[in-house]
Amino acid sequence: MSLSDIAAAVAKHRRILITSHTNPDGDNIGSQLGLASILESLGKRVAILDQDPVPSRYHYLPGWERIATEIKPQAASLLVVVDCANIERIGRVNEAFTPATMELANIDHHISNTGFGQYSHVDPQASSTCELVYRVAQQLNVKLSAEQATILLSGLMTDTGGFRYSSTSPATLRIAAQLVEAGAELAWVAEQLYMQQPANQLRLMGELLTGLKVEAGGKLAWMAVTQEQLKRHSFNLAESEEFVSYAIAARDAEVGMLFKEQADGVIRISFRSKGRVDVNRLAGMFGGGGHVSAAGARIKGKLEEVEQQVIAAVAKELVNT
Ligand SMILES: [Mn+2]
Repeated sequence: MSLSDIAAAVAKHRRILITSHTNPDGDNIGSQLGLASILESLGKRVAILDQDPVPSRYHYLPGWERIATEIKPQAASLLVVVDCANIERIGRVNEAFTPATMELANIDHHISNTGFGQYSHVDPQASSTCELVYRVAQQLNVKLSAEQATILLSGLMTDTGGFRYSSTSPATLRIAAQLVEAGAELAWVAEQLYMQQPANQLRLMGELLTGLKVEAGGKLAWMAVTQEQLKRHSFNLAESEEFVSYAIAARDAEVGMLFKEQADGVIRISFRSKGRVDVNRLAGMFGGGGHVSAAGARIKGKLEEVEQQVIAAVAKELVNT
């Protein structure tokens, strides 16, 4: 359905709950905070409920503290799920979703989105869900404040890797320009994202870079982070969203990967591409998904075994292309 239909459907409701996927990232946090603030400027009562807390690297975003993580019944007649390919990925927030009393809306840019919900707008051409939230604001005739513009610009920047990924379209850059005109501080956001890293994070990164490996004649570059390393550096895995960008930074690498060993025996895998290899398809081989240039998957098992299996399969794909 069109964005104006979604905007009209959302506008009918007075009490609205917003959520997104587990393991939050910059676009999901930005689109939730941005949409909440935009709807509030129309007089709506809005709450945000997520399964997982906001990583500290996003604590510069105004209003991040309002994202609740205590799963309890909600007085809302509409649940808006943003930046989330399927309803399962909202995790335990499903316990607060009551289909008998709540409608469901889905606003997203994942190509793998299942189209769930009574109201669904999925645009895989959009760089980020923040780009779509910007368009919702336009549909609702909301003039963005400097704070709202900063929040949305932050999501645009994180999902495009600072306007570097092939998902950065002329429309993305026009929206970015309009956000800066509305008062968003691009240099300040860039500093918060890329030049405020804690020393323990940089030291851990040094270790991961020392362990960088290449396969498929250099087309695949990958790293792994273990529970032991996380403990030794007192580092929270939820803060590692940007690490994989160092793997794809390798010369000749078409795919960069990061294996993350979780405490629960699941290995999370992040995929990045320079745009010529579709990592949504590669992640799909392991039950995951995402976008052409950025995707993820999760596999239960021992780190070394998962690494071996996944690297062999991906290297084979790359040798054949
Ligand atoms: Mn996104």
